[in-house]
Amino acid sequence: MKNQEIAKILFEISEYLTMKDEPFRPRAYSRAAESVDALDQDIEKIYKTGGLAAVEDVPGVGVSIAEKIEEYLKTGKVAYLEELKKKTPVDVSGLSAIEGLGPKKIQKLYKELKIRTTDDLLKAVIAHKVRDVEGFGEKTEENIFKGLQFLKESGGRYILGFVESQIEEIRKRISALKGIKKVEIAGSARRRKETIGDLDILALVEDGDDDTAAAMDYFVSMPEVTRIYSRGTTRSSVRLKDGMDVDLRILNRSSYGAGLLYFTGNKDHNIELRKIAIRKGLKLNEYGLFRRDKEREIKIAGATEEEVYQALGLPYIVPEIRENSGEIEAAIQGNLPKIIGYHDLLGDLQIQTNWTDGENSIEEMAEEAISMGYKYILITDHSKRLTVASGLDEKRLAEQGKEIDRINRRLRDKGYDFIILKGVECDILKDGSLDLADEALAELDIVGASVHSYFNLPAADQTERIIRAITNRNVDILFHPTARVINQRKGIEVDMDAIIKAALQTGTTLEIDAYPDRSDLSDEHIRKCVDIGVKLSIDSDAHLKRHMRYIHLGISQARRGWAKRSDIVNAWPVERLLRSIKKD
Ligand code: DGT
Ligand code: CA
Ligand code: CA
Ligand code: ZN
Repeated sequence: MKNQEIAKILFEISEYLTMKDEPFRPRAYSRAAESVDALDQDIEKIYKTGGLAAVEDVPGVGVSIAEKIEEYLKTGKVAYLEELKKKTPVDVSGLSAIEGLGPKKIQKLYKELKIRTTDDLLKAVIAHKVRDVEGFGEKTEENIFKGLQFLKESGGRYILGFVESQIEEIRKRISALKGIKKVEIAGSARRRKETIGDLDILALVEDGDDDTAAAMDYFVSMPEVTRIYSRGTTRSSVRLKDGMDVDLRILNRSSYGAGLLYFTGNKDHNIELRKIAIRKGLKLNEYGLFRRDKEREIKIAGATEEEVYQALGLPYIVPEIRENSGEIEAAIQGNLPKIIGYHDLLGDLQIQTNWTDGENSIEEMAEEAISMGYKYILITDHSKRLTVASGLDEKRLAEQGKEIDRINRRLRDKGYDFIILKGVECDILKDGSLDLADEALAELDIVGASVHSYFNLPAADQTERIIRAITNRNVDILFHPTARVINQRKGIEVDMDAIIKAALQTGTTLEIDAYPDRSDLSDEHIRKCVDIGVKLSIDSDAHLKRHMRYIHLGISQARRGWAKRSDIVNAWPVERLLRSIKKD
């Protein structure tokens, strides 16, 4: 469907016209954009079956706009927009991605300061020139700076774990609206990608219930909405104050599954499914799976995803692996793995406490773990090199061990089937040696090692450094192996294949760190580990109680990497964990 592309172009024309101070035409174009965006049918199909006249019948689309749509469908371009861009050589769509900048303000900046691009804008903001432009001021300049920073760091993508509670809050409110039977999140958020570009929400209404006005009214006027792109009866689209774009689509029960499948994506997975449908003489789209019977199309599946997959001759494929990276072939051959479930973990192997830079005591973290149904946790406070985190030296580590013994006795007396294991997050020094003496490490149940320094070594040195560290017989787990922090720091440059191989040879476990901006290992690396049999752990890296609840993001990541329960060491009972993780 090209509806959204075309709406964007019409919208862009409207923005350029607004900048030129045209009186009426900007509104005509933005109205047409909204209308095309909210359209149920494919505009291309409308054009192909009914020609220009049919396009003109779309509400808000007059003859001259219809011609531009036709031109775009035929050539992929609109000359009028190119002309406007030439006359006002300003990157309007780039600049208007910054919170608080609309066409009028962009025009001002162009007139007064010759700002054409986001780069120009950044320079002007840093030189404090923007605050002196009429209608801007110091506060606006500051906000523009923040917006520029966000765009630069994230490419406009949001870290799933940090927006998840906000998403759930919106989902709940829409669920409560009249006539809405069910609301689910689709798109990349449902596939549990670590970052999402925009949010896709689907709502179910009963067949024949077309009174969706109240739900749409609510959606476009939610308190967090700052801009309405479109408002229709089945689809509306808004921007939230934090900059995130959200689409809401309302689907009937009989086509809900096909819609959920389509809008979950990813696009390549959809395309492959459509090919399978075609091979079977069927047609798959967001409304259902259809068989052509003479002149009529008969829907053979659509209410649930399961029935669509089934009618295509496939088993159900979980959203986390719908990336067209082999899952469809595996499904056809009956080789889909049984991946780890969201309730399969028995413990957490990376937890910091108030002995170093954590907020809570060992006991508080243990209580939280017990309330989550865990059987064990590994306490992994930092080692001495991390002075900012008041890292432990050998002596304090031994003291902590005694404290853990005391708490374990207390928990046992209270009747809990739960044990706190002794560990550490030991820094890997520049040359790959460890921050704590081997004798001290040997006393612990499980040792994790991490890179927290020298992130910029050349790849060969960095790889050698890490392999040296995990070759140490005391090191059981390599924590957050690439040390990336999403939107802040790229991972270290290493030969990951070599590290995975060394992990296999040395019997080292690699960690999937669940903390939202780490998500480290990536799905791709996890899959390599799974393929060759490298053990993995899924840990929260918690520095306070609440962080332990981020663990499901690590499980998502493991699922995206096709990991099974048997691949994950902390899905094993404690005896097996301790037996298998040690290098003996
Ligand atoms: P994002 O938002 O960049 O994190 O990624 P997605 O996957 O959420 O992508 P989005 O929001 O553009 O679209 C949501 C889903 O809708 C996408 O995963 C698959 C489906 N979809 C969107 N456009 C197309 C298309 O042109 N063809 C097909 N087959 N599916 C599409
Ligand atoms: Ca999306
Ligand atoms: Ca979307
Ligand atoms: Zn760490």
